[in-house]
Amino acid sequence: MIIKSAKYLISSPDFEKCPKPDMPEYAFIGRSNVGKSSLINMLCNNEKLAKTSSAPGKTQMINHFIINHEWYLVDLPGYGFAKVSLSSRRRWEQMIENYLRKRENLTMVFVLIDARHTPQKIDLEFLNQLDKWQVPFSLVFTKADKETQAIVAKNVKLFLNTMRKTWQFLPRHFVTSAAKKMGKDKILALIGEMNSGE
Ligand SMILES: Nc1nc2c(ncn2[C@@H]2O[C@H](COP(=O)(O)OP(=O)(O)OP(=O)(O)O)[C@@H](O)[C@H]2O)c(=O)[nH]1
Ligand SMILES: [Mg+2]
Repeated sequence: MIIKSAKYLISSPDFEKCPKPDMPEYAFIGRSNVGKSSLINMLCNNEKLAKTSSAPGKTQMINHFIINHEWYLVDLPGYGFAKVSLSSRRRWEQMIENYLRKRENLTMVFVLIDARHTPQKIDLEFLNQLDKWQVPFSLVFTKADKETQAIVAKNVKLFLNTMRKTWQFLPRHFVTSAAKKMGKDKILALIGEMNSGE
């Protein structure tokens, strides 16, 4: 899969206002600050496409980008941001749940996990939700450049082993670094395969 064009399309406050579901769609989700927007920029080779920030809570809406005029990438707000009121957290949860359960062209969700940490309850619980809603997902371990390869490998293994205790099948997973542009080709290859119905 080669990205020839990547353009920002629209930011939607809820599922109802998203663009017409007429093309395959891939969404990126995960904890606040895990690197969702940075990963989208890395995949598209454009540092300025999705807005990133060192302060968590940057992305607030459902952001659509149109790629090669034939599929969508979606940047979502992060979960688990502590400095947010209960009412805005509820609003966020409702927005995301509606989007994930009702968006009919949603082909795959990429759930981002910080490769620097051992398995976090909040991520494992989010995966259980996706399972309950029957949303297909892959895992993307991020910020691999911030730790040694050995630590990253250990954390990835721990995460998958933790999943193994309750999951019958393990999802596909990718190890990435937006800073080092690592993991891009494999993710784009999967999207290419899915777009062509393989
Ligand atoms: N070293 C390193 N830093 C990264 C990487 N990916 C993201 N970052 C940094 O992590 C911070 C958060 O990145 P974002 O892409 O804005 O994270 P996000 O998940 O979109 O955050 P929210 O929109 O707030 O939920 C920024 O300072 C990025 O530069 C990476 O692979 N390596
Ligand atoms: Mg973001």
